[in-house]
Amino acid sequence: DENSVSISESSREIPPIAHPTPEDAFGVAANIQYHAHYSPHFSPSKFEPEQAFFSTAESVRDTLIQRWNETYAHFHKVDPKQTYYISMEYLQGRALSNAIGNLGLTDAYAAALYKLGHDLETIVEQEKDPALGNGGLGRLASCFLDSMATLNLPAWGYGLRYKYGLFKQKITAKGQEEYAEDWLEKFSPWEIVRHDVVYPIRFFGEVLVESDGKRKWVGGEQLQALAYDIPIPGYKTKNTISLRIWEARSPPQDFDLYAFNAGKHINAADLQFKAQQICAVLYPGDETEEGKLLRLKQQYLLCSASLQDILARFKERRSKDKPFLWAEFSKKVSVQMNDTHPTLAIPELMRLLMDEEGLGWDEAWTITSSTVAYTNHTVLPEALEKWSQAVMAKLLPRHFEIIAEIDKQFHALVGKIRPDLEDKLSSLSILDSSNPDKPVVRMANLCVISSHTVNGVAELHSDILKKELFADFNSLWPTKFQNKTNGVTPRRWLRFCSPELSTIITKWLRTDEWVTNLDLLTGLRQFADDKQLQTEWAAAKTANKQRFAKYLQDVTGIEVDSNSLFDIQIKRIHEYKRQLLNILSVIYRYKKIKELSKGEQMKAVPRTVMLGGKAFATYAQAKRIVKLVNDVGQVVNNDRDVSHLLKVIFIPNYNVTVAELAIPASELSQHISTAGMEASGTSNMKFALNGSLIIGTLDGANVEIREEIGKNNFFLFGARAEDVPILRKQREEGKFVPDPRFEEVKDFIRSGKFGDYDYGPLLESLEGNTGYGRGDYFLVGQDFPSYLEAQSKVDEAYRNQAHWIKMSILSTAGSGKFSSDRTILQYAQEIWKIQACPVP
Ligand code: B1N
Repeated sequence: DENSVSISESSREIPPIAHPTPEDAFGVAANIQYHAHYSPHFSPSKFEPEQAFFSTAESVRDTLIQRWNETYAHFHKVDPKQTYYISMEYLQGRALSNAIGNLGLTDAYAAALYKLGHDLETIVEQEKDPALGNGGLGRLASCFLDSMATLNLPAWGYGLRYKYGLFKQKITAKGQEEYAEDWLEKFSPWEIVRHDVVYPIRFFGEVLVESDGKRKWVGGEQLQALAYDIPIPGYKTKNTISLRIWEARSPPQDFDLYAFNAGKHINAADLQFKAQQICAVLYPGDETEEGKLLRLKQQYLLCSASLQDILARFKERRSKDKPFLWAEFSKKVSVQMNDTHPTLAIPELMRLLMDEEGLGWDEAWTITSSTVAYTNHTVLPEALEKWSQAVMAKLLPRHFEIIAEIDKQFHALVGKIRPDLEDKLSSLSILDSSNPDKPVVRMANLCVISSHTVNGVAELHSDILKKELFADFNSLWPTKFQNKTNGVTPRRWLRFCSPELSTIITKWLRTDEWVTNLDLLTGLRQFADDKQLQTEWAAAKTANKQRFAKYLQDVTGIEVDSNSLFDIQIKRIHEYKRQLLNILSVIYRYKKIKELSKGEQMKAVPRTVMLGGKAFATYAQAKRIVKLVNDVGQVVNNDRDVSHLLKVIFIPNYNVTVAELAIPASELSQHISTAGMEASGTSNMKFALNGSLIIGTLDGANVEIREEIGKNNFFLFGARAEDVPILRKQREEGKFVPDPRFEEVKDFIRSGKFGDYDYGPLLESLEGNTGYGRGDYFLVGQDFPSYLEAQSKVDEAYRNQAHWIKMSILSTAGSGKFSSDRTILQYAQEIWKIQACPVP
């Protein structure tokens, strides 16, 4: 197949060249200079920080490409079973310091840049943060790639190359405003365009039945998917894997030369323009789905291109002397679907095997269902993807047929082996035609039925999947369901984002092996009472606080007291995450501080409360919350009676880079979702790892974090997941009695104290016993009193600094479980059945 030739298996090898390689500071400097001269993207007379960044990145890229080629060749030779992680989102963050850190070349690069008149930190800050994802789900995918590479696993990521990533957030007097984020404005030095890796993609058209009964999808629109590879280096290993992202384009013949020659210059490029729009933007929804045709096109492009590529590689690795058997496919390939967004991988694999490779249904089904696995990331009903059957049948007629057949066979299976479940079929089936006006395809059911394994992302979440969302499926296939508690990479989220704390940890543990064996952090427990460690620990935290305070001053103009308690809540803005609970309690705190005498004020604990996160552009309630936080900040920060004891700061444009500054500086972080609603959370793990204490509910991974670090080191409050439905019911029955402090705070907002913006709809959501957007569905009023109590305990604990620092050390010491290395090893052993394949 001419589309799938890659450099490594070309019969003519590229001759080696002599050119400076980055091994030491001298080699690095020469290599950077080489790129400044010979890969000029700017006037060669300039060597400002921006030019220096691109030359430095290109120099790092030389090493990455070499290792990435060696890794590809090694996998090709050994031919191990390989996993392909398919995700619509990746939140990679900046790559430069991570890459040189993983290569062990940080000092060499710092020294080389110094020789060239620059400092590494300034150069690192030139890089744009590619935001090809929304929140936790996308960042998880990126942490997973780091762990796959570090663990030497034969695994690759597939994604889409959106031109515009998640919008840039600006805060004005009106609240949040969204601006396009063009991460490719000045090109990305990390991607390698693969003009030799191109696949055809079809939309619309029809299904032809040939004389032998074979079905073929023809006609419609045809475009192409073009591959870009981003090398992902492992930490202290040669292995460098690939994140392959696809871009849509139209075939060159689509440029209408006749139209152009006739003077219709713009029309001539119509088809090309249309194709480019498919990957133009990342859908900015987090946990809500936009039922847009364009989104379905994106999903199909990702699945089709990735599977064509996977099939091509499977064949490629079986050369003439190793003839291939399709029956071996699932022994060589595993596919992980990151939520339901890449569900079309299922009917696409079926189609390729049957229509392109000539297999029969049964064989294709056996292969497909033993290859794909599905991770669920949410139980929120509005986030469970459903596509209109009519839209699906029109855009992807062959896939719709295949989906309908899978559904039919599922019905037959249930009738045969579990007739007792037949009355449940209406909720278990893939096609839901119960609403005749809008029949839909339930993507989650398609995933569960077709996957060999389904997993949740924290113990509590996986239990909810088994007992509630997928209870009947679980009774049908009890061994299909697993838990894989999320994790985060200790490289980016401790070693590189907090070098101060890392140095201390390495010193006390007498080894830096914790970076790849995070359980070793428990070794810090024995020193938690040691005054020397506590002093060093406090100094590192203070340095991180000062660094973040400086950043905040730069971006908001607000001066922050580095001696105050740094209290941070950063995540997408959503009612279930309850940023509203946080800000209501801040308002209460403000009122109470104002009532204190001067003497009493002396005893109060000064706090800086920071909130950050993006609201989906059309999520009105979330945008009101952003506005309220900013309005409260305006009043509190300018009130001279309280501003020395309380500041409220909205951190604008929260992204991976901001997280890397905020998390190491945090002393208290808030993970306060309504119990049962946050599948896992992953920033909670990053905060705990960085010695930030958690105030939180028994939700998602909080439950396991609290178990690991000890319940005395966790500020717990709020209703339990199993009580949430009972409490909602009681409220419906009019049995809820609100706390007077809760009423006081709402009245204070209504009084106009925070400006004349209409907070009516936001406050309304907390009133009444039931109704859409009413009835306090997220139990803010219910949990308010226990939240205030937990907050008082925080103040109390912070007064005893030695004890606080001890808790902080114990928090880090207990975070070992939450390494994505542990998570990925469990996926590798228990779902993917793959083994390490280290490059010698
Ligand atoms: O996935 C994270 C979890 O830690 C979070 O708790 C969970 O909220 C998050 C539709 C989503 N679930 N669902 C999404 C993202 C984009 C989209 O278009 C849904 N994100 C999560 C990692 O497991």
